[in-house]
Amino acid sequence: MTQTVPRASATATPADALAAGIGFLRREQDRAGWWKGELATNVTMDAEDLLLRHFLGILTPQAAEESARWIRSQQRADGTWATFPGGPADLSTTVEAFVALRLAGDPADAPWLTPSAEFIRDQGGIEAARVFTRIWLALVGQWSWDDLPNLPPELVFLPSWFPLNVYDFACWARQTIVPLTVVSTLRPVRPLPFDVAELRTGKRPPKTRTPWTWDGMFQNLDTALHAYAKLPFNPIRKAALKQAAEWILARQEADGSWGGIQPPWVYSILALHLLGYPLDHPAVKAGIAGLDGFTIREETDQGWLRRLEACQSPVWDTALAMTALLDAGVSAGDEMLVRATDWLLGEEIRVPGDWTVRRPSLAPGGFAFEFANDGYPDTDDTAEVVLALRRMGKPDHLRIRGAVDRSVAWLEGMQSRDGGWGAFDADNTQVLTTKLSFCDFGAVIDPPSADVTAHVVEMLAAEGKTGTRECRRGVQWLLDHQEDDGSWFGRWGANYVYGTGAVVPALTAAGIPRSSPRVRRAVRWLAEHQNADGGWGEDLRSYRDREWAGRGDSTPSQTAWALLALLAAGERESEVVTRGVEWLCARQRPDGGWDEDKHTGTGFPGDFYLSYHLYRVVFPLSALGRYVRGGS
Ligand code: R19
Repeated sequence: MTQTVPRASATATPADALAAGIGFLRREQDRAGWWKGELATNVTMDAEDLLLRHFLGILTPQAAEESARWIRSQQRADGTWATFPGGPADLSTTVEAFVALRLAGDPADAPWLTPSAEFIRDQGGIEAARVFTRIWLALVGQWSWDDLPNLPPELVFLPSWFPLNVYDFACWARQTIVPLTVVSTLRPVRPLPFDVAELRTGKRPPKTRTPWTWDGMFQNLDTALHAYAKLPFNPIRKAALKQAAEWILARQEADGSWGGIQPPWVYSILALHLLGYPLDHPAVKAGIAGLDGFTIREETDQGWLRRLEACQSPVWDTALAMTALLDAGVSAGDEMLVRATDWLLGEEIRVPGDWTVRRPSLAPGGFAFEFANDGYPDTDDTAEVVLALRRMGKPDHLRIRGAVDRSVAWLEGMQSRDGGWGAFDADNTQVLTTKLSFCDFGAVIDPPSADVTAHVVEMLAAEGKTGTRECRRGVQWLLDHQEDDGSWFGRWGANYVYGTGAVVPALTAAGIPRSSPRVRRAVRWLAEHQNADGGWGEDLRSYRDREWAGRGDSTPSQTAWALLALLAAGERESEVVTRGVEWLCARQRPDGGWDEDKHTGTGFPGDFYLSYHLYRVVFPLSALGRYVRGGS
């Protein structure tokens, strides 16, 4: 970023920007007390939604047409699809989008589809697509089940100490794998009314037979499992399928979902259906109906668009919005905040979940990300909710204290052995799982990360617990994981700007002096990565290519993260901060919001990204609020 761009003249003072931003959030709050921004991801969600409905025989022409319109609207100029706006063409995403559009009635020789097919063939065809994509193609008869990794349902029998048992997988992978063991055992096919031969190259990616590597051993195991699956009568398998069904049924949430996220949800519906549960069985019916609550319809000039959210973030958004409003100077007695508090208190989780497998004696507590995900509270949400709730006194001080104290105890108990925190489980670090050929997409373990650990440490410090063993070990974990250049990696937000924006406020809250070399190096890294326009941005390519670390077009959320770190480091009076604040003020919309056309949230580094639509408002409000009011 060597080019100097004339600085945009600030149109509003930071105080004006705060007032407008507060007004924006006031209008955005639901009457029930929560905030929820759209969670945008990519068109694989929509393509898979159409394939699921085709498979179950419930696809309506209207849904097909509206989803197809959305999928077409997301196509890149070269006829392909990416996993994030502005990103490079992605093979698996393009395959799924192509098949979905064909299913919705687009002809194979449509001018917008021929370049897609050409790209797919160029990249090695369906043969080179990820496992999930080939599973969808197998379900509709366009790929052989023989050519997919074998997932035996007997996995559910493995005790939690045995290698590769389901509790060694991250909860999202665990909840996906169990139903997929059922689906891939039963190998159903509901053919499409067309063929996608034009997407095949006929070339298999080469199988390397290297018996003394994990790859080679797992390949041999896979061959053996395929043979085992062919045994004619197999009572163990029958019992395993039954156990898998029970495992799945026990984990359905109040809104009909599984885990509040798309993959486990759709595969659980499929698994139950294939095991003989009819579409009108209460569990299957609730599962399908629940998907409607995650479906967004929007009217445009071209007609209605329909898209599916991978997940919903009301608890996360509400906690962050409350903190933003409090930082911006809204009084804790304001009705909007009291209503939010009341709603959050009702979201507290008081029942055990899968996390008890690794922490059997820990009492329940904490919060999940979604409206309904009682089995999977996470440490990140719990920390952010406590940081918001602890600043509130109304509607009921004792209720707030009760929830905060249970959350703190739960978080202390969820610390991993190495002193850090993972998002959903403690000690979910078994790297052997990542070697399975099934696992070619996304993360399949949930080890501690800097951003989550920072949020927990910041919360423990706010609660006056800096002297505790848990907090001290958390601080040490953060110090041990600082990158050589002074930044921290961002696991659930993009990327080093997010990590650094989380860790610096945590360390200073926990008593690390602002003058310490650690904090100074982080400040220097942020200053060096400020764009000429005064903002910060980081391209998602930074997850694959370190050259992009801290580099990219400025965005509101990333600019705010950098400012939060700099303010916590005591840089309020610096030119770097002033210019960042000016960038935010100059770009605020008249309605008090900001525009952000990039994904700045991370689902899986390298593979899956999210755009949280409220990030562009809540983080700038916190940063501007702390700037104006002198807090950190
Ligand atoms: C902070 C709060 N976070 C800790 C929670 C963030 C939740 C993000 C929503 C995640 O939604 C998902 C989850 C999983 C998948 C998968 C998937 C990938 C690999 C396997 Br194996 C199984 C599933 C695909 O899309 C997803 C979306 C910010």
